[in-house]
This record gives sequence, structure tokens and C-alpha cells, in this order.
Amino acid sequence: MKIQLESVKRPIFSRENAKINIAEMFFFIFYIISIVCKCVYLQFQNQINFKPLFSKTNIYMSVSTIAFVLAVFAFLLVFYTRNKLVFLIFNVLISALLFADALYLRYYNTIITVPVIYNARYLGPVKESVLSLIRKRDIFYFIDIPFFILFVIVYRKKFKEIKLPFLKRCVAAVLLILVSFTGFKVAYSKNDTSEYDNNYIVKNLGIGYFHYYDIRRYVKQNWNRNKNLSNDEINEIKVFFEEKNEQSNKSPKKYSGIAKGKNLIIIQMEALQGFLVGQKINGKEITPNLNKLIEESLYFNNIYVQVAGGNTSDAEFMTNTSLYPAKEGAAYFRFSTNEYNTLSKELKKEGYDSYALHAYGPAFWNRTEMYKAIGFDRFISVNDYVLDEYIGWGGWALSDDSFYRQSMEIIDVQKPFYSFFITLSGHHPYTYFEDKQTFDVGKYDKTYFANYIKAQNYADAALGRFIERLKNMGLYDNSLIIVYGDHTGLPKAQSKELLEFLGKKDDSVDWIKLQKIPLVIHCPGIDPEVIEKTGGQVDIFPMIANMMGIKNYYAMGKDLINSEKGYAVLRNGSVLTDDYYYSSEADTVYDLKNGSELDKDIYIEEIEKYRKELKISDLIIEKDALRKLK
Ligand code: GP9
Ligand code: MN
Repeated sequence: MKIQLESVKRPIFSRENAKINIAEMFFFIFYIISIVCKCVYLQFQNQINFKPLFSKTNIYMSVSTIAFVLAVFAFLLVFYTRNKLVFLIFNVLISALLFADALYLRYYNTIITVPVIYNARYLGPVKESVLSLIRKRDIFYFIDIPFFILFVIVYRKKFKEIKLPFLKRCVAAVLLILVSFTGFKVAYSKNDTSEYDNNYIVKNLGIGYFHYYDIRRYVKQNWNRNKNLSNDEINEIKVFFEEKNEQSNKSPKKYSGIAKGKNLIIIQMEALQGFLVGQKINGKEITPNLNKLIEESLYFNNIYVQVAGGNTSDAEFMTNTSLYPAKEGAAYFRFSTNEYNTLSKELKKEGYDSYALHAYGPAFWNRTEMYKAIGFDRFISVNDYVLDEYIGWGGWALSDDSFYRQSMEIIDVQKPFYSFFITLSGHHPYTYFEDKQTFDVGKYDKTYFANYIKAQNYADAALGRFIERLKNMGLYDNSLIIVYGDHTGLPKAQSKELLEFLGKKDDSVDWIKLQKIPLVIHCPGIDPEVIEKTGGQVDIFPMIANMMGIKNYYAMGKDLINSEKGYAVLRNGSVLTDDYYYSSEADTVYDLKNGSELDKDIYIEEIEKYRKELKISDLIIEKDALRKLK
């Protein structure tokens, strides 16, 4: 038979080529089904998706996976060659990626992302123990490849004789893309996709889409990012920290080294707001245990929430690095392969083991990746807890009580340790508590505000029991204990009852004063005191560093115990001091006592000095400067 050239017009299904066409069609269909199956297999094998097979989530995930494979297939069709090499190569590549995903999932419970591949050192133990992670069933990822190779060998002569005309391939590709796009749109519209959890995206829209999404996200965030740190910038950073450290090292410092050698227990409480402290409803304290702890501790009552696009993760980030949150998005996602100076790393030098404890999916907020950069020795996630009691967060999160109890069974308390607890029961929506008569909320019953109060009352009770446990274990007097809220729990849209309850006005100064969280530092040997200086979450690390005698040179925060003046810079550029509030939105300075407007010109120099911290912090984060300054 004469070799047909592309230019020769020939119907795809011409009779003389019918056999070859059928064989080719079979190849294509088998190819698509095979890749779809491998993708779906990965998800069920690694407990991302669960039975029943035909649940709504699984159906839409499969639709999205088929849509992805069809789109890729359309692309390959355009670059089609007679020997089908592009198809074979792609199959090998995707199989290798799925296999790598499976190994990574087995170790870290999350999918491989571009930064992980790009920054191979973050493959960590996976690289070292690849063999131990491989299972026999992984053969499934490659099982089809010999068939395709065989198929191509058997049909190679026949396949050589035909080639679908370019135009027809393009038309077929466009049609496939249309089908793929429609399928994906349907799947996407039926999902409440969360961009905060990579595994969640995989679960709902499939592994194929996730890798596409991850590449797009990476390119978007890094395309225009100039990572080169100029000499001027290096100087700017150096001068900034020289001045900052010179000032803060001046006088002899109070409580220096008071917690040296002690364990560090940080409890970051979900949505714990400052107004709750000491507050009563119908004569009953909302947070009696926190109030009691405060009486024995340093209590900071003017700490402002500084989180931004990373919410809870931003609070964690500030506490562990004393850097500001990223200008856009979440540092946990965007800068998880940076070099940071962290509490864990400093304490490691002193022989401590460090634990991050959070009874939620490890991929949420990209914690798995970010905790490597922070340097936690272990991340105890939802996979490590027995889910034996559900309280809060709609009734499906592990209760704080069980979380604390099980955590203390995991931590090796025989060695000095740093444990970072991130609680969950106080998470919105607080509806779980609506019908529970756990706390008398009076006339507010069944409102968002009332449910929030009940949630925080429960979280407080669990905290109280945890502190009792620490006392029984002999850890209360042998540890530096820090308690604070990660961010607020009552948004502006739900502020009516709160403002009424507190007798506050609905104005910007009253509102900003409510954007505070309690910060409590308990350490044997301190004189309990209320510290009214204004500060923020970036200030936590410097205070710990002073008390534990560890280094913290590149901190954006300040040691509020040892600084003369207090201030807090918010991520939106607003500044709060002990006296005034500069609102970046209104570009106006207000007196914090009475809300009256002040002359901006008097304060602008000081405001700009404080705001410089944001600029330096952004430089450090966006240009990974700490790696280069070492
Ligand atoms: C989930 C928890 C909640 O892991 O940290 O995060 P949030 O929604 O509060 O940012
Ligand atoms: Mn939170």
C-alpha cells in the first residue's frame, strides 16, 4: 500500500483503512480510560476519596478527571506522530508523576507541588526511604505501558501508512476541548472548592486538575517576581536590623533567661478575642480558666490581630518567625521553601524536640510543607488522633479536650520540648453550640454572637482541663506557657449583638479596638502583671527569645516587656500606638481615647518609621533574604 501523505484527502474512516482506523481508535480509547483509571486509583488508594464509589464528590471528581485527560489528549492529538511516540512519552511521564505522588502522600499525606520538585531538599525523608515507601500495588501506575508499547510495535507498519490530516486533528482537538471544558465547568460548579487545602482540591476536582492548578499558581506567583537581592536592599536590611537590635539590647532586660531550659508550650486558640477576658453574662464569666491563668501570668491586653490573607496560618507564621504575613495571599503557600529564623530551629540548637499539633488535614494551609521550613521535628495532624469526640466547627472537628489529651500522650515529656498547639473548637460556624445549654447567654440565645460565646466558653473549659493536666504532669511549673488568639471570631457583618453587649458605637475607632486578642505569658518566677503596651502577634517570638535566652536577630517584632513604647503595624498599613490609630484606609490619625481626629503631620514621621517594618519584612519574604544574609 502506498504511504498516504498528510496532504492527501482521505476520510478518517475510509473503507481501506477501516481496520487501521479501528485499531487506532481502540488505542486512543484505551489510552484515555487507562490514564483516567490511574488518576482515580491514586486518589482511592491514598484515602483522598472514599467509598461509596458513586458519591456526589466521587462522580464530579471523575468528571473533572476525564475532562483533564480529554484536554491533554486533545493537545497530544495536535502533535500526533505516526509512531504514537508523544502518547507513549506522556503516559510514562504521568505514570511517574502519579507514582511519585503516591510515595509523597504515603509519607507526608499531601500531594507533590511545584516548589517541592523545584526545591528537591524538601523531598526530605521521602528521598531517603523511597524503597520502604513502595508497595506492590504501585505496579498499577505502569501496568498499561507495556501494552501500549506492544500495540505500537505490532501495528507499527500499518500505523505508518496513515496519518490523520492536521486540519482534522485540530477540529477533533477543539471538539474535545469543548467537551472537556463543559465537563470541568459542571464539576467545578458543583463543588465548594477550597484553595486552602491541596488535598481538598484533589478530592473534588482530581489529581490532574490539581497539578495544572498548581503549575498555574506557581507561574502566576513567580513569573514577575524578582528574587535578586540588590546590594542596596542588603544594606537596607542590614542597617534596619543593626539599629533595631542596638536599641533593644540597650538596658539590662527584665526576665532575661528566666525560662532557659524550660519547656515551651504555645497554645494558639482559634478565634479567641480580647473582649472575652473578664467578661460576664448574667454574672457568669465566659472564660473563667483563662481569667484564672491571667492572674498568675503576664497579660497583654492591647495586642492587635495582624493576620492577613493567611488567617490562622499567618498567626502561626508570625509567632514562629516574627515576620509579617505576606502582602498578598498566604506566606504558608507562597513562601514555603524560604529560609527562616524560627523558634524550632533556635530551640533545636538547645537540644529541644519540637512538635506542631493540629487535629486537621495536614495539607490545609500547606502546613506539611511550611512546617519543614519552620523546622518542626514532628507534625501531629488529624491522621495521628483517634477521632473520639466531635465538638465545634459544625460538629465534625475533634474536640479541644480530646486534642489536648491525646497530644500529651504523643509528646515525649522526658526531653525538653517545644509544643505548638493549634486548637479548633472555637472555629466558626459556631452552630454546633446553638442547641447546647452549656452557657447561659440570656437574651442573645440562638444568635451568631451567642453561639460564639458558647464556643469560646467550651474552648476555655478545655483549656482549664489542659492546664490541670499540665499541673498533674509536673509541667506547669517547668514550662513557659503562652496562650493567645489567632484572629477574631466575630466579623463586622455579625457585630450587632457584640456592640450592643459592650455598649460600643459602630465606628471605626471602636471597631479597631475590638480587633484584639489576649496574650498570656506564664512562667514560674514572673510577677503577674497586666501589660498595657500596644503590640501585635509579631512580638511574641522576641519575648520568648529573651526569656528562653535564644537568638532572634532578624525579628520584626519587639520585646514588649522591655520596650518603652508600644505599637502595632497592621498588614493593611494601619498603625496603632498606645495613644493613636492611623487608619491607612482613611489616611487619618485618630485619638484612641475619644476617637477624635488628630493632626496627621505631627505623627507621620513616626508612622512611616513603624511602617518600614512591612517593607523590610516583604523584602525578606519575597526575596528569600535570610538565606542570602547568613
Ligand atoms: C484549619 C484551621 C482553620 O486547619 O487552622 O483555619 P482558619 O479558617 O481559621 O484560617
Ligand atoms: Mn483560625
